Amino acid sequence: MKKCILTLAATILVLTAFSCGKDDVVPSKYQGLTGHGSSGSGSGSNTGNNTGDNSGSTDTGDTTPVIDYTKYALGELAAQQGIKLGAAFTYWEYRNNPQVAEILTREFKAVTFGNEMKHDAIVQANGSMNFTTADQMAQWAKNAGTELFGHVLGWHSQQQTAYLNTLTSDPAAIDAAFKSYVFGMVEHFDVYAWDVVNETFSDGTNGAFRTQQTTQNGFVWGTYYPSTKDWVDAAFAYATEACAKYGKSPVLYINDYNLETDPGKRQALCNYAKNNPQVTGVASQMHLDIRTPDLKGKIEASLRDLVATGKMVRIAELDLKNNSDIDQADMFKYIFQKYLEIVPEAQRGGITFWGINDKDSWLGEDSHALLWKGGNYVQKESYRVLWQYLCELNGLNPYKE
Ligand code: 9MR
Repeated sequence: MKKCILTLAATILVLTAFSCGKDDVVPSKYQGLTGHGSSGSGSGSNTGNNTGDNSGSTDTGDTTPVIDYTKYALGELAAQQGIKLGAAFTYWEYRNNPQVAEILTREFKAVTFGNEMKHDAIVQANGSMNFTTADQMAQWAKNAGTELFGHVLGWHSQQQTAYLNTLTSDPAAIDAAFKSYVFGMVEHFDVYAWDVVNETFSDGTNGAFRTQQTTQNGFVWGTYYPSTKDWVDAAFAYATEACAKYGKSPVLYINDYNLETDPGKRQALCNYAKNNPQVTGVASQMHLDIRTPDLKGKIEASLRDLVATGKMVRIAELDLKNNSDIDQADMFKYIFQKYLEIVPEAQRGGITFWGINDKDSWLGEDSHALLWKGGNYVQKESYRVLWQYLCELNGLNPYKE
């Protein structure tokens, strides 16, 4: 029953979106247009491709237009609007589900490693660096033709505390360890941008810097500097120096969560970015919850403040807790619309989803947070609505030909 309602809803959506009468097989404005052969489009693979339980309409031989979601890849459609579309994935997901590599290759232009570039994944208990797993993933990304985002140089979580805790009696040793980590990472990985500092502001404090006292997650680098701001300054200085030394020019981001719901934190992040020329990008994670009152208004206000810094603006870890595929699709479409409306093309750092499939989301499957679901990687309504929206913006014919 639920399936029937969804099928009907999707059909209505499709018909309204393209103002197409039932008798038009393909609206005349699209006749003669063909797909642009984006990566994997029309590959015939049914993994996550057109396997939705409400994929527009079924090919029953009648004249109802059928949207062909295999014609274009989402990342290609977004790229035509100046949005670099990315997704995070973990080694675990990649090893256990062949669909992950297929979907990333086909649908996205950039990838972020969920965990494998973090301090505790790279730095060993004796302080040495081990790049084996991250290198395997980076090699895969290179072969797949996707760009790599660097996550993350400075954070307060997932640290190699077995090593760092041996240094805490000497702030100079902590600083040296941080510097050599930043230089080692920048030298080793070829990325288009780095999260230089993540989550450096504490929650609900009107934008105070995080300290050991305001986190429960573990090691806070700033504790061992005269102030946390000094550590953030050091992070950007080291990243900038290392990029110059190794001839690299990634965008250098300051990134945080709850920027939409905590205006004090947002202001602090924007002010910091405006005052430090070494910060070349500002990012909002956007781990969102549909129940947040006036979420749309908050997203818009946040994007406007981020753009006003004059830096690159990135949505870094998009996901949305929700209980309705339709609500999720509506909110994701709104985010893309606002991003395109508010962020000038020259400032668009891209949009990255924090994962692919609900079942592997850090929020748990019941949060329904992402674009695919289930063991068969079924495309959700959100995927289809974003796809149709971008297709329409690009003036492309969405229909099966
Ligand atoms: O997705 C990551 C999850 O697998 C880890 O268990 C978790 C541990 O802290 O980190 C998750 O990623 C976080 C990201 O690195 C920084 N922003 C918040 C993300 C979700 O917790």
